[in-house]
Amino acid sequence: MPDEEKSIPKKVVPKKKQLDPRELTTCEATAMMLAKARNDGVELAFDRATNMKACPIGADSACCKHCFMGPCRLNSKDPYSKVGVCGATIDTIMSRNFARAVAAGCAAHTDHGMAMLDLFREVLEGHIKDYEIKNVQKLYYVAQEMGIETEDREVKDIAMDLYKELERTYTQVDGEIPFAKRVPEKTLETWRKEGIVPRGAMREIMELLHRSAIGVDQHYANITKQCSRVALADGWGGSMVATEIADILFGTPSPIAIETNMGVLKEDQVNIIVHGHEPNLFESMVASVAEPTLIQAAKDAGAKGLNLVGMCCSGLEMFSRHGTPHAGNFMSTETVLVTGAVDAMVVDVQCIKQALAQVAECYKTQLITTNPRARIEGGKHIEFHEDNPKECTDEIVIQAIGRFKNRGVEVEIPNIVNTGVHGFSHEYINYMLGGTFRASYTPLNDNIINGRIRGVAGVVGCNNPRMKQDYVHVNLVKELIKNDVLVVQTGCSQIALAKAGLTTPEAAHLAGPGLKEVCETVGMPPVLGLGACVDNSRILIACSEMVKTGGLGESIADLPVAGCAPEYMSEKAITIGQYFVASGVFTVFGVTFPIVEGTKFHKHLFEELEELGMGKWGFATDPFEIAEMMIAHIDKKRKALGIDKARERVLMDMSDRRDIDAA
Ligand code: BF8
Repeated sequence: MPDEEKSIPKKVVPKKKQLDPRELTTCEATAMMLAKARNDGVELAFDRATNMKACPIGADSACCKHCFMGPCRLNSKDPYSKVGVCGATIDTIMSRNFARAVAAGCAAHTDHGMAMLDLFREVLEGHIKDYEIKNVQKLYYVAQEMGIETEDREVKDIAMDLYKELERTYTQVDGEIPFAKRVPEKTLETWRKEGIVPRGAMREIMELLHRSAIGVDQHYANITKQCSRVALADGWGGSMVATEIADILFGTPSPIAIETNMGVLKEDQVNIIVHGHEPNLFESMVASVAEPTLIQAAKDAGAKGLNLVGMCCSGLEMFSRHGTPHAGNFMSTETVLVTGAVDAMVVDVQCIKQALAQVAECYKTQLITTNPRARIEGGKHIEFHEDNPKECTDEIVIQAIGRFKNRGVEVEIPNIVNTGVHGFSHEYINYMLGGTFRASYTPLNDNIINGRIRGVAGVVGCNNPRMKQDYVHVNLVKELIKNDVLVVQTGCSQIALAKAGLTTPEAAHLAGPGLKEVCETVGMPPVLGLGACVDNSRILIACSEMVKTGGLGESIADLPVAGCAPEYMSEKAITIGQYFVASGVFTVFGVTFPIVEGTKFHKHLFEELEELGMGKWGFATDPFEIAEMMIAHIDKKRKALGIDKARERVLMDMSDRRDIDAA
């Protein structure tokens, strides 16, 4: 290939500060590609974050722009010294801002869930033929839970009744959402007492946007109630429907060994990355890359084949269901393009950085948008329609083959692949610990009661370029398992741990003696990957099962469990945090928290919600401090349950700590 064809169009980074890649990420492949991007003169989010200080007033949520008498800026250092033009206090302003984030996050998940439900209905009505119900057993299970008669009835009739029932999750104007039936009675009682059982998500989001507008709800505690109601409409509503319908249509995941990291790209194949959140597109991509005529077209172009790879959340769903390899998490979506090996990056909705268009242009990658809700300037749009899905996905493959033929850039793929076991579900936990013939949560509860497992932690969420990528996820999880805390994961956090090699059964040797014994007996990893961010609903169901199984209290708030999103960046994470808190879980966030300490609203979220029978928020940025907070909470709950026994926390010695800090 002539040299001029291999040159990268320079997007020269003006004289700006650049940090060493090793200070920005613990992901080796990302560090290598970050260094390459620097050589190629390509700017990435890591560089922009280094050079753009976060707005200090916004970071503290001390500004209000909900009307045009402002924007009003308050002083977070002296929060009660001023009020906005309308008289809004710091507590009102912060709770309104928080409310808008919760509404946006809930809207994202519920819009996704409703799209899944639309697909389900269209399949049932016969308008869509390329998808079908793959998991009839799960359909029966969910239908029965919802009180739908299943005996001697056609599958289609049961499914249509289930559709009608679940549609209420979104559209119902009064009454409780369908999956409220899954909530432990005492937790539900707390919600009823507080008036936060969700009606339909549309109604709840509408009311929250209304209440957080100028001159409406001006009491932080009352605004928080509606935040909880909206958040619960996500966790026990939109997200849960998205998960359950995806399982019914595409199959419930079960454990499978899967390859992760950038080494899953193949220089001699046509590489197609799907990056986004809705599994429909990805399912059709799986069908297109198996199409013999397209495989032949790839071979005719000189490729050995078609290599389909996932990134971020829909990638997590696909690798759990199909074993599709996964290239990385949120802070690797730009760097993966720097390999030059990506022939097409196909995106749908959520967490798609706009800068991907520019980076893709630098490396002559096709950036293809597919969803009518989400276009990007500079991207090519090939719209995806479920009634003719392969029209879009076949065309994507053709475009990718075209780019393979004329790559025109050097290809450099980090030779790093991590194999781990993923695809756990709340159903599978039954079988894994209970065995095929006595599937139940009893063995999990028993192991918690007898102290082998100290408690369960959900470690989930994003990367954020204001933190060293994956550092907090990995070190937090290592510290938790070392202290016999079983970790369940979703989202980009799950990929961080997969890259760190902790999703293998062999990682049991890093666990404390009790957890290690359980893992070795069952042959499971100490870190269980449950899937995408909407699959946090699986964690809620697992919590509910633990309560209903008995021995660990009467409500989710009684369980020795804790949650954390240590590197979050998305509004969706705030919503997830709030639904875990409202469900009864102590939830710690890292990076930053958009609330001023020492204010009434801060006290409400970080202390008072727990006094009302829910969970509470926590905040810390250091992984070891976070672990300490979570373990202390788990021990507090063990003590309240009367199952505490003397156990010393295994402390990391200084040499361990130095090794980690040097990593
Ligand atoms: O929903 S973990 S960066 S990819 S928001 Fe986004 Fe965060 Fe990743 Fe999926 Ni979830």
